[in-house]
Amino acid sequence: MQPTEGPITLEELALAARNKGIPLEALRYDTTPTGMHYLLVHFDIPAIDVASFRLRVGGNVGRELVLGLEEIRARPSVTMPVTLECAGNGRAKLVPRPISQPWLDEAVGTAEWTGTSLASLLADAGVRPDTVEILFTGADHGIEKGYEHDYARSLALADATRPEVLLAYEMNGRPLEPQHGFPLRLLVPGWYGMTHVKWLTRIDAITEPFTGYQQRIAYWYRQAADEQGDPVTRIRPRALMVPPGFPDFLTRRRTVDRGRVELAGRAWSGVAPIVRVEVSVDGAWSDATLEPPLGEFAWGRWSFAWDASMGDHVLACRATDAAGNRQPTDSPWNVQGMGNNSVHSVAVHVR
Ligand SMILES: Nc1nc2c(c(=O)[nH]1)N[C@H]1C(S)=C(S)[C@@H](COP(=O)(O)O)O[C@H]1N2
Ligand SMILES: [Mo]
Repeated sequence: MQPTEGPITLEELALAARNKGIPLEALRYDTTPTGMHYLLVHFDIPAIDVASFRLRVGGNVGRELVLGLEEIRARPSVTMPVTLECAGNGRAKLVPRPISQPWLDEAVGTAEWTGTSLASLLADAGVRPDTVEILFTGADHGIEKGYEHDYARSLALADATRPEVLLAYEMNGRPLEPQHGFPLRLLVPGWYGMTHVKWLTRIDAITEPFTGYQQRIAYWYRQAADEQGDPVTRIRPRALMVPPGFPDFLTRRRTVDRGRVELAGRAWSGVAPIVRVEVSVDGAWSDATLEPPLGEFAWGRWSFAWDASMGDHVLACRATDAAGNRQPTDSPWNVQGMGNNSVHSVAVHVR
């Protein structure tokens, strides 16, 4: 990907018009209403006929499985809140800007997902012991950087068989919407969005690491285009703020009345639990109050009482997780614009 500076291109705008972020005021809800959840679709949303839909589980297994949606729904089910975030969140704030979906801070959402254990399905298929990865293939197809492929990603066997990994068929108590993967998607709590393969049609046990486009080329932290770098895996810590007051239509600049203002937002990490959220007013950091997270793999609410004085201010928030990862002020640049969890700041005018 060739990084660039300067204005957003029409191609980036076309991507931004298809894919969308959470309206930041929707950070008020514990669970993001489905229509406000962020959305990222690489190619076209496939139209899948549920009557003829089959999930095939094969490759290096003792017994191939071919399952319809009703057979999957008949298996034991789990419902849990999971925060999903796109690995490209924050990309458009990097300088020079890597060209792809130009996210600012808003590629996140938390839904109640219902599905069935992948580990149990793999056990039924009898994954052979020399399996190294499980490969997940979606029904969508397209070209990226000249490579034509079905969207597909793999996971190491140990990651794929963790108990929280689900084949999900409901979001917020309803069948998946077409854009979120109807009728079936993978859910890998704690991992960045690209892992959660939508429109899932094939699961294969494989004996060599998968080298497809979305695995080997996309989703790496690279300082230079010709190095392999480090793979993008779990979600880095981040806190976001419900923008206080009211916005200007075009600039989104906020106006707030002076006095006590309750600032609030959400914080999450896929690496370790969030242990601290801080708020900065014009560069001075103080601790916010942190509520318990919605679930082991979902965000938690934070709040902070601000005594707003007249004038222009810059507010910011940052999270720290139990592994000692704290959001940076400026994230190190990388070629694909991955994992930019630099702090969220909001300019406000207090009157
Ligand atoms: N089959 C398929 N799965 C996919 C994608 C895709 O384009 N095709 N996009 C991925 C990416 S990059 C993200 S961030 C999440 C977004 O999930 P959502 O749109 O349900 O929020 O889906 C992932 N799963
Ligand atoms: Mo993504």
